[in-house]
Amino acid sequence: MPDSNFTWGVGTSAYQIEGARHADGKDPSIWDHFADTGRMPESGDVACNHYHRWREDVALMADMGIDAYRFSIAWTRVVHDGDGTPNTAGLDFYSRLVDALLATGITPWATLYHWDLPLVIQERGGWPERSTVGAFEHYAEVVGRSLGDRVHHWITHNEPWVAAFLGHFTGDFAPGLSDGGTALRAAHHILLSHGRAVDVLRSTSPGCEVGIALDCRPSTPASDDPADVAARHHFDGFRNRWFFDPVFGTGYPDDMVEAHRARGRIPGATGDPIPWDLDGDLHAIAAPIDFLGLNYYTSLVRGAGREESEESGVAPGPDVPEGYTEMGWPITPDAFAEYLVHVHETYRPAAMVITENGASYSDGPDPDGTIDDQRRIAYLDAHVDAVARAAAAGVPMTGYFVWSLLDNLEWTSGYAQRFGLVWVDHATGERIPKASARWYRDRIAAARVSASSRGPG
Ligand code: IFM
Repeated sequence: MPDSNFTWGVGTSAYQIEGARHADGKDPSIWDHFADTGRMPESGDVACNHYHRWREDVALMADMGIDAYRFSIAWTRVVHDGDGTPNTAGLDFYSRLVDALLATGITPWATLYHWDLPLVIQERGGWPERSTVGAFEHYAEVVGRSLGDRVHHWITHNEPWVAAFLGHFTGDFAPGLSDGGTALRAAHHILLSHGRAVDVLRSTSPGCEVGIALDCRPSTPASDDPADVAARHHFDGFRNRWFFDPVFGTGYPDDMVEAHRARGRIPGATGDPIPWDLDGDLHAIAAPIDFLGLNYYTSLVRGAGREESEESGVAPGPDVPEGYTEMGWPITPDAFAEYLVHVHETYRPAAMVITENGASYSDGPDPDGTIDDQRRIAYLDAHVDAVARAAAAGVPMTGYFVWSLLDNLEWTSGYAQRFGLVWVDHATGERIPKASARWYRDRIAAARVSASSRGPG
């Protein structure tokens, strides 16, 4: 990587690892409810029990030699009743974690929202309701005031497309709603709450750096046929541009406003304003950020005739010589490098950080107790190389976070999908670093040696 300031990290999220569902006055979230109502094969009630084993997890990270740890804060732990008084016991958990990270030389990167909306806020309408923006600002303020003196890297939202569209359009994720207009209202309020939280964090965490972690699905057309080219452009608008464009100040893409309107998701005639997009919202959404976080896993081939939200079942072909991960996702590091250049050329973010990248493989302990996850190493190596290529092409890459530190709860896929550098036995909670954890430690050390031998600049 270009310089010694490059940040190497790992990431997790609260619901996926913490467990301790009822500890210290934690309220239920929409994911607790999703599990309770039978929409998940397994719940996060115990997960990796990180809430009680966090010291061990910090030690595992220290052994890897990482610079930074990206975790998310559970809104339901730190604010009573969604928008009530601060929950001191919950805040103390994150405060102790942050102190331990800093004492170990690991920089905390905190995400405010990784999908676990307080259930009480959902019962008042959730993200489709504008009042949720105010509740989120209050939550951001509580967290900023408590941790902002020690946490200097903030991510407002993780993967707003997933929260809005898997949560409110396909209904696959909590809260499990299936309506296009509802999804677009949710997306708008999530984006607005991002912009507002940027301001809140700047005032409560002086000198901090703030960004957002956008998920992306780059795509290529199945053929030169104009129908395939148009289908790919629509998919890009549905999946990527609807979020990237407003965050970077150009508003919602016109072609997609009309495409959504044509599908009955936005009321009114061509050219009418979006009713829930009030004066000033787009300005707030475009609040200047210090870095763009990108979560990248795969890219797709798009042709005409597929549902816009359909992403599985892409046939193997010459475009994916590296094969598929166990999520069924094509392994496409070249598309990753190309997309980083594209994002930089299109939006010109000040800095770009890979806030998530990783692969699910189920390799477990051999008879001697070691875990030789060579496929994960190959995946990560190819993607780190893609980041290096983008950096060499002039993209301001400043960090890379492996998803994930631990084998954790992969949402509706349960514990079967394992993304961790560290194996977790979910019956006992035992952790075993995999070969990929040692590979990552060595990769980081080699990058540091190479950066220092080049010297400053
Ligand atoms: O586990 C998820 C994470 O919560 C968000 N980004 C994608 C990961 C793998 O599916």
